[in-house]
Amino acid sequence: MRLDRLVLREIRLPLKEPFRISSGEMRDRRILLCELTNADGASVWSECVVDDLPNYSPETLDTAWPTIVRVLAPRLLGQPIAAPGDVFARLDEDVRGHQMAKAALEMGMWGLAATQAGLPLARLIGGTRERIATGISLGIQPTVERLIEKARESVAAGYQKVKIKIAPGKDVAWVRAVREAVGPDAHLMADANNAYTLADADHLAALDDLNLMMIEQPLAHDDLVRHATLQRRLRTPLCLDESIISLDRAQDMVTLQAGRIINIKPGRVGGFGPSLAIHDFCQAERLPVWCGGMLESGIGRAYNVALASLPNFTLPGDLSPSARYWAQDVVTPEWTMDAHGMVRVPLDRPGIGVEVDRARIEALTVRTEELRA
Ligand code: OSB
Ligand code: MG
Repeated sequence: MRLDRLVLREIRLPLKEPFRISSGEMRDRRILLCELTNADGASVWSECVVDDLPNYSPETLDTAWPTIVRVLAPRLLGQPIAAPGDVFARLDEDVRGHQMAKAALEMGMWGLAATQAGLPLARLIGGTRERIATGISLGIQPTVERLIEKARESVAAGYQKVKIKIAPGKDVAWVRAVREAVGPDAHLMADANNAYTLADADHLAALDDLNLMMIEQPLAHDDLVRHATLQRRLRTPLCLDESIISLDRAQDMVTLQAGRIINIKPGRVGGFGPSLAIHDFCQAERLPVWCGGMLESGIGRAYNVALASLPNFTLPGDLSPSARYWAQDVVTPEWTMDAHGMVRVPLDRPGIGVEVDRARIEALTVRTEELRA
């Protein structure tokens, strides 16, 4: 493969409703898209999962853009690349951090390889599932009544897991109220996005009675040691999200027993190469993984769906259908979910499996930059 052209684009895509987590709120998403074209003219789109503010990871759209232009893209443009599995090492050498910027190009190269080979992306990476079990991530609601209503609707819509965003003051009592409303068998979990400290351990231990599948990232984004202390206090498995930015951190989690489940977001770890390595490592360690989401457009979602088709993605992913986020997505067909909470992997189409609606993207674009070999 040889990347000949890269176009960066910023689009604005308003969420149907604001999404609030303990560390911030997202409304009108600023989305960074890349269009990659190789020497044979094959092209594909990819998405950089940064947002406007550094409240989830240190990266933002305004750090990723120049990092891609000045640092990362020159390492690929015009250079022969034997296989997409080689791309991450090339982008990562002597470049600290910037995982989401790396991932946008790295995943695009996997997408390009699949397109060029006429293979569905899921097949190229060794995916085995035809359908992905899907969960919903419910943002922090203004009232507990509204949260209960949303959780009920989600279970009725078929979602196989309901993730409740929690923060101090909107946690144990709220999750208990949802548990009582949806019954003992519904698959529930909580995600704190770093809202707590070890001083809250006794309070969080009250969640142990609510039969949650897991509690996601209660403590600081970069703190494995205290998560290990907390895990010793809880029966409920901890799942790490923000903390797992590489295979090394996944290995550290296991060594320290800082958690028992990993939410893999390919953007957070630098792309598909590191995602595959973490997947394989967790499988060998008998730890389940699932695919997290970053409120992606239909383009980023295509990559997540392909990744989640790997065998050790045994828990439902945050892969809601397009209509949950957007009045209109940027791909056709839009992503849908059936009444059993399953999203179909597009195994009948090569590449990322959806058509990108270029006219719609043009209409949403606020800036572009084109780079050539
Ligand atoms: O912590 O998983 C998270 C969205 C933005 C930032 C962080 C998170 C999330 C979600 C959304 O939970 C999941 C989705 O894309 O539906
Ligand atoms: Mg999370």
